[in-house]
Amino acid sequence: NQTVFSLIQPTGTMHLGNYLGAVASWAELSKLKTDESQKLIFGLADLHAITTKHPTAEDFVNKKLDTLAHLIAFGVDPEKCCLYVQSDVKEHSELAWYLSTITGIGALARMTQWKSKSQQEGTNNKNELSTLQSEYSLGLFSYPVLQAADVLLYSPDLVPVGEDQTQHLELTQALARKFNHVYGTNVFKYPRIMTTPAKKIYSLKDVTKKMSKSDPSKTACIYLSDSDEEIRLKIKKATTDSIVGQPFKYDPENRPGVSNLINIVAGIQKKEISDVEKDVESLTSHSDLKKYVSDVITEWIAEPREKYKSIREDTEYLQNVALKGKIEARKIASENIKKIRKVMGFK
Ligand code: AQP
Repeated sequence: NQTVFSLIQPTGTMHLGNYLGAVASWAELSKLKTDESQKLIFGLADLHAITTKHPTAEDFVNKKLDTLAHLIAFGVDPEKCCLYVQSDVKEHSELAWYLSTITGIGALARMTQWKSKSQQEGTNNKNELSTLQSEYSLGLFSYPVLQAADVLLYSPDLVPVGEDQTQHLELTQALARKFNHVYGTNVFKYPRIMTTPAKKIYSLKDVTKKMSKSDPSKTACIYLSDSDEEIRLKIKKATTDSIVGQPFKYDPENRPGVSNLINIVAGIQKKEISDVEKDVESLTSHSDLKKYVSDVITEWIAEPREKYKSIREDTEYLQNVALKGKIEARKIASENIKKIRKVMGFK
């Protein structure tokens, strides 16, 4: 028996980084699932989604439907998985509180996502930084505690996430150990982190940053709903390098932009990096490489993008998927929280 668990924030349109870093493996697992011995639990982390921005209720509801439709269109099969919305299961918030009482503030302050989301670029002055951080919400600071609660509530064996989430998952493992130790129990399993071969997709404009929904530069990110023209334009404008006369190689240190493109192709085609290098070895100019990459993305995306459009129109279907997920998730969460409450001395 194996349980796999992971969530995505409905903060905006899903992008290639979300897909290649995490959702591709959710889809693959759901495709390979043949019997009930494996439980696949995926969903929308809407409680996390309000830690930086507060969309209007209408916008938020639409974003959740968009994300759900994208997950299904890109291969996460609701017949084989539990697909649910985090806020439909109250136990997430309850367990987050219990875990917050054993989480050190220092550990949270060391989280790189907290640092990057709470530090304004260009600010190096330490006093200025702490003033800025104090303006950010407690929710953003304690984001990893809620994430740990999400995971531990379902006792998963595997958590497929992008490489950017490994630090949070390590904290989850540490909190599970600490809780078990404090209460002399083995109520929490220690989940394993599963990353895809693509691991991390970088911004097309600034290869020191990950591709992110909240990136203000609209050409930095390929959204799963982009048209072919938008994809071609974004790839054309992608930052690469000025090295000429050499074959295109995966060399993140010296050729980060080119390596990001090669990694994207390898992720989409499910190929080894070395095979993609061979495929592009006859290309001589950066514009030829970019055309090649655009062709690969546009060919691959056409079918799921169309599927997305028709699924997204069927709100009733999406609501039913979420309802089925809510019932399944609540069942597991309510059984597990009972065990947790018992070892803590709550009724
Ligand atoms: N660039 C990326 N490369 C690989 N994996 C990525 N993921 C996100 N960006 C990349 C993975 O996608 C899953 C869902 O991410 P999320 O929406 O829950 O949160 P995030 O990591 O904060 O994603 P974004 O796009 O950067 O969202 P915003 O801008 O709203 O914060 C996770 O498994 C993540 O690792």
